[in-house]
Amino acid sequence: MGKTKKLRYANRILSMFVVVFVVSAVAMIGTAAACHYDWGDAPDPYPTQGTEGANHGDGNYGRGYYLGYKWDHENDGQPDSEATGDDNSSIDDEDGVSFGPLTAGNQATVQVTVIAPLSKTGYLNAWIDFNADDDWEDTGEQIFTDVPLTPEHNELTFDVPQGATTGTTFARFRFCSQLNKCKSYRGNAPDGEVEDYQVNIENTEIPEFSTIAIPVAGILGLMFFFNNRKRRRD
Ligand SMILES: [Ca+2]
Ligand SMILES: [Ca+2]
Ligand SMILES: [Ca+2]
Ligand SMILES: [Ca+2]
Repeated sequence: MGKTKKLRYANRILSMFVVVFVVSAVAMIGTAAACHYDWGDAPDPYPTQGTEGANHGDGNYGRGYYLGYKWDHENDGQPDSEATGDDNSSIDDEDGVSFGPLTAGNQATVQVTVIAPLSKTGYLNAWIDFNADDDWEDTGEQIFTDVPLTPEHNELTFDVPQGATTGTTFARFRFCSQLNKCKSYRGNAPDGEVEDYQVNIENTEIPEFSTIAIPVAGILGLMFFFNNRKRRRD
């Protein structure tokens, strides 16, 4: 084999190696990107880990449908008694939901911040375990169903049932790019994010006795005074 032929042959082999390397690298990057998932952190027995646990693939990082401004990934759900497992794992990325007071029998307000690429619409689903029986199955516990949201701040309202159990309970919020993809509080969604929160439901406020009794006593006193005066005149 002549020197020029050998050189051409070596170049061809080198080119093949380069092509194989580039294709493998691209495939590896694609596989790695598809393997990142965000999980929730509500405590057991809410479905937080394994195949039943709510999880959201990154789809690809460029799509970026997030609750709040931060997103990170874990290998599995991070159940925690106060739903702070994901907050404390890597970055504190559970930053999309802020509740107003939750009072049994009243309407409540929640601020939901979302991010989506090119201001596209994403879809919100959310649940609160109003009867505190460790599930989100009961009637009225899904407070939002595929509500379309655009970036960034959204003020939403929902009703807290009159019979809601007062005290601590848990909420799950899921946001993703397509209808029907995160409408269950369990399992996988191809993109987006899940955030779990511990919330507190308060009793309906009943005015204290003194705040009613003092004005009523005052009115009765005035009525008595004027009646008495009228009677004397007559
Ligand atoms: Ca999360
Ligand atoms: Ca985290
Ligand atoms: Ca977030
Ligand atoms: Ca429940």
